[in-house]
Amino acid sequence: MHRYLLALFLTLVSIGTLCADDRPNVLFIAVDDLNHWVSHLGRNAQAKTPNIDRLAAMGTTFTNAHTAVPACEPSRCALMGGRRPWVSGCYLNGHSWRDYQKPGEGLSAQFLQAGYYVSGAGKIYHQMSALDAEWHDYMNAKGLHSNGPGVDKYDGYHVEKTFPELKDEDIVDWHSVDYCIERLAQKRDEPYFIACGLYKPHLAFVAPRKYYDDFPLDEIELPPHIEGDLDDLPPAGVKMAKPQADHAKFLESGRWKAAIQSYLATCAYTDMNVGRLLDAFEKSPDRDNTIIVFWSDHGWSLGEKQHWRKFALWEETTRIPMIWVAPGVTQAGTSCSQPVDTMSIYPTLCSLADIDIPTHVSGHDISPLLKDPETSWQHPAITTHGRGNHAVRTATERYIRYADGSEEYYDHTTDPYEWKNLAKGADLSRFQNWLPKEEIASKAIKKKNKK
Ligand SMILES: [Ca+2]
Repeated sequence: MHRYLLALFLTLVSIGTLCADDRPNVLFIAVDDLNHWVSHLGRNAQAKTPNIDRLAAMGTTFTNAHTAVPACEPSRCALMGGRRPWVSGCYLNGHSWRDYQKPGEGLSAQFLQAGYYVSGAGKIYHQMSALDAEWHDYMNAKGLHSNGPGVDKYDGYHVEKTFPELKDEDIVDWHSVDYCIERLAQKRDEPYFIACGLYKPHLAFVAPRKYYDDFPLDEIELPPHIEGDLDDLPPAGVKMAKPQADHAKFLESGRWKAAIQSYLATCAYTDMNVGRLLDAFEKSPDRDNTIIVFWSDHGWSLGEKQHWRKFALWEETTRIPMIWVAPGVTQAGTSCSQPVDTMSIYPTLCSLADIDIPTHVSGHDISPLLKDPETSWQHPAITTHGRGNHAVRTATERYIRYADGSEEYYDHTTDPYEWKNLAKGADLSRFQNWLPKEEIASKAIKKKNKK
C-alpha cells in the first residue's frame, strides 16, 4: 500500500513538474499610433492590413477597444505600469514614465519574477527604453533610425517629400522584428514573454515607395466629416480639437489627401512587419502554447472634427485595434463588441498565465470575454487626456466630461462619427460613477516631447 502511495506521489510530482514547464508563452505586440483603420474593423475601406487581419482571424478581435490615455508616453506608462493617470500622475507626454513606475512594478517584471524568459525590442515604453531590471534582454536600438536616415518628423505629412531609395531595413521596426524572430525560434526550458514594439505608423509618415502603390493619391477619399462639426462642442472641446493647428495648415496646403495616403502606406509597412513576425511565429516550436496580444497605444484623427493626431477624447483618437489569441481560451475568427480599454491587458495576461495580479494594478481581467465574447459585461472603456478630462465609452455611447465640467454625449447607434452632441438637457448623471473621485495633481512638463 505504501509503495502504491509513493508511486502515486511521484507521478503527481512529475505531472506537476510538466505542468510548470507547460505554462503559456506570451508574444506581446505593440504598435504605435495605429488607429482603427485596419481592414477587418471596416472603419476605412481604403486600409489594407492583410497580416493584422490574419492575426485577428486566429483569435478574438475587440471591435470596441480604446486606449486609457491618448498619448504615447502616458498610454504605455498606464498599460505597462498598471496605474491609470489619475493614480500615477503620468498624464501627458513629457511626464517622464520612469518617474511614475518603480522597478518591479511593470508587466514584464511579473513574468520575469515568475521564471519566464523576458525579452523585448523597440517601442514598448516611450523612447524605446526599458528598465533593465524588468527584462533579461532588450534590443539596443543605437544607430537604428525610427524613420529612416535623413527623414524628418513632418516629411510625408506637412511636407511633400518622398524617399525613393528608402528600404524596409532602414527603419528600426525591421530590426525589432528580426530580434524577436530570432528569439521565437529558440527552444527553452522556461516559457517566454517576448515583446515586439513597432514604432510605425508614428510620424514621420514615410515608408518605402512600394507601400504607396496600393494607395494612389487620386483615389484617396477623405474620412467622413461634416461642416460645422465643432459648433455644438463646449469651448473645452474646441480647444482640444485645435482646428487652427494642423487642420488649418492642411486646408491651406491642399495636402489632406496626401497625408492620408502617407498614413495608409505607413500602416501597410507596419502590417508587413506584423506579417514577418507571424510567419516566424507559425514556424516556432512553441506556437501551440502561446498567447498573443496585439494593441496600439491610441488612435489617430486625420481631419475628423478638424482634429489631427491623438491628444483628444473622441472615437478616432481613443479607438484601437486589440487582438487576443489564447490557446484553449479564444476561438479562431471571433469578435467581441464589449467596451474594453488598455488597462485590461496587464491583469488579463497575468490571469491567463496564472500569475498573481499585483495589488497596484487596476483594470479588468477580460478573460471571461476571451472565453465567451457574448458574456455579459458591465464595465465601460475609460480614456483620460490631462487631469480632469475623461471619456466613458459604453457599448453604444460616448460621454465626455472636461475639467471645467462641460460635457458631450454621443449615441453610437445613430451617430458613429459623433457629429451630434446630445449633452444639452440630457440626464448624464449615470456616467459620474465611472469617473474618479480624486485625481492626483499633474506635474509641470519637464521637457517638451510630442512623440
Ligand atoms: Ca503613440
